[in-house]
Amino acid sequence: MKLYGSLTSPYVRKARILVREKDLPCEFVVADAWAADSPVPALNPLGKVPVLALDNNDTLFDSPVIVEYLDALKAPALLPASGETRWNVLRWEALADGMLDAVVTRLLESRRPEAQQSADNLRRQEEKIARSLEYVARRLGSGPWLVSDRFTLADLVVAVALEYTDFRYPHDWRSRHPRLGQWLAGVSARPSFIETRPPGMEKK
Ligand SMILES: N[C@@H](CCC(=O)N[C@@H](CS)C(=O)NCC(=O)O)C(=O)O
Repeated sequence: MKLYGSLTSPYVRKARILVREKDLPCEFVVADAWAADSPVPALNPLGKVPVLALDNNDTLFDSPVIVEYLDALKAPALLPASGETRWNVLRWEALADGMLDAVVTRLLESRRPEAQQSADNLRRQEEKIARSLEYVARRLGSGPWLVSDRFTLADLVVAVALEYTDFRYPHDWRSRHPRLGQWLAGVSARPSFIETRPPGMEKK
């Protein structure tokens, strides 16, 4: 198996962390989806990373599908197979992916020439991020994990989204949500997070 993606993409990082957590035999191939000679459009018609190239020569995308596939290869499951805990984890993944979408959309908008930027779009994305931070902070218990009594895909994806927010939309959310900041420090100290930290992303 080969995982194609960039070093900075948080969607790719979700899969890279899972590969490291479960010690799976999967080669990481650095590929830039935006480059003119990118191999990505031939692997995924959407032209996006991550893409997982399977041993049968077919490919899988996007990140929720890839992490579910990789997780199913080896126990213990980070995504519970059934029941309420499964839906709880999937809800966290949807929230985290939506946060990433908002941070990416805001970043791309902010990189447009200033005269062409939409203040309304920037504000809408920032509101989504603020509401998501509130949502996580409100539901976070006193323990180290979001769902059940162990590290799951929920912790993985939410921590990736929070670290990516710090990376691409740095602002002081910690003074409003100090417990969330402490929780993130705990998860992001895991070797899988340290080893996949994008170049230029500082440890908070
Ligand atoms: N929903 C997708 C999002 C993937 C995505 O947007 N990846 C970005 C990199 S961060 C990309 O490849 N963008 C290239 C493009 O949009 O053309 C997933 O979860 O995999």
